Amino acid sequence: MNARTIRLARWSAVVMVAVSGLASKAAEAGAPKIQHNKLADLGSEHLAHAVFRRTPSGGAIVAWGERIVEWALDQPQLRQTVAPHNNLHFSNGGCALDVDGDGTDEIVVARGRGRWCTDPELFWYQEIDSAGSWTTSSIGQVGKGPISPHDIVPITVRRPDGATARGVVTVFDRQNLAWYEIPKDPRQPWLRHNLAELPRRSQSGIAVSDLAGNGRPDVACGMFWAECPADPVRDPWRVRRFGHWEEGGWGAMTKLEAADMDGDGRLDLVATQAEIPDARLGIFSRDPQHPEDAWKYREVDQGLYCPHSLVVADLNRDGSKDIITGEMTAGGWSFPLNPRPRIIAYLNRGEKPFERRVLAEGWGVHEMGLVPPRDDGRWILFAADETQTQKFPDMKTHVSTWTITWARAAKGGLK
Ligand SMILES: [Ca+2]
Ligand SMILES: [Ca+2]
Ligand SMILES: [Ca+2]
Ligand SMILES: [Ca+2]
Repeated sequence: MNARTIRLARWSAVVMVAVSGLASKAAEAGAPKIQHNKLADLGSEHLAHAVFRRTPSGGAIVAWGERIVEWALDQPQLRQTVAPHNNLHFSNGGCALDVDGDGTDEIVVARGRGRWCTDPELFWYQEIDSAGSWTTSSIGQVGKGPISPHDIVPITVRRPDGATARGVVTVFDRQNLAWYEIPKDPRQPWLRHNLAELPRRSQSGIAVSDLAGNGRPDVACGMFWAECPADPVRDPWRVRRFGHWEEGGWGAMTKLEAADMDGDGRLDLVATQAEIPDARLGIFSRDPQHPEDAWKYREVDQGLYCPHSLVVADLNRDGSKDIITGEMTAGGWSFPLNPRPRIIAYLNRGEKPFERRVLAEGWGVHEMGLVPPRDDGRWILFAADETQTQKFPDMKTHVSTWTITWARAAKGGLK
């Protein structure tokens, strides 16, 4: 930079501060009400992930680490559903899925040796009566070594004969994609279909959605996407790159959500760099004129710390999808602690920059989730922080909800 560009940069920074000050005053009228509720202090107990599960009483927040616990939404007392056993730990990846189709969700998750869930085996767990009895069924071994599934996401595919197959798709060893199909008797081992070995290591974050626009569910993971073929069991899944985040070999460990962010009727991929400081949040869109090229990229934010949480929803109900991300207190790698982890919302204003709003500060979150939309218009976010006691012995696990009431904005947020 020469002296003139430095002066210009300083001037534009002053203007930016002034403009953003005006903008924040103008937006204050639409400020959300946020109520933080701490569900539990769990000390040094490790929780890897929390999800929402549909239950006979309406729903529960479920979390796992060394055991599985849950809090019913209508009566949020901690209930242990699966006890700890022999230093086995549950994987980061896991999901709620209605395996048997009765309207109540079961939990699909892997379990393996020690904190890194070595030699993982996939299981599903089912609540069988209101007294709190649960059954365990093995889905199958994933493989040997520290290859724990980082993500496990439901998938439904249609076969050429019209039959539907349901199951979960997973990435293990942050490179290999496989899906497990629920057999006729779901208590028998599930059928494993290997989708792809991704061209690079260190890929994570999965979104299952119709990215090619042909009605079939494609699988995005890290910086790649595998296109679902006409016969999802017999035909090969074609793998292509959609983005080029690589930072230090760690930039492709993402969180991903598929949603139509620009209102053109095609699904885009919202992504965060989940595992690094100075991380980005952005939107990748496939260009229908150049479908084989790298996807277009729009940066939404940068300078985030391990934003290992990503939620997409129309928060202000104006018809356009908004984004919430959350930062961790400590990433799982060789990074310093984050003194002020934040939960941040980004309101979609079409071609104008997203409107950024810090919803909470001081609570780290990991794999934060959102309770399905409610009739009363309130949003309920929930999360536990992931402790890294091997590096920071004093870290403590908290489980929280944040209830957010966002005034309805006028329709047409994308105009
Ligand atoms: Ca069920
Ligand atoms: Ca597709
Ligand atoms: Ca779109
Ligand atoms: Ca919106």
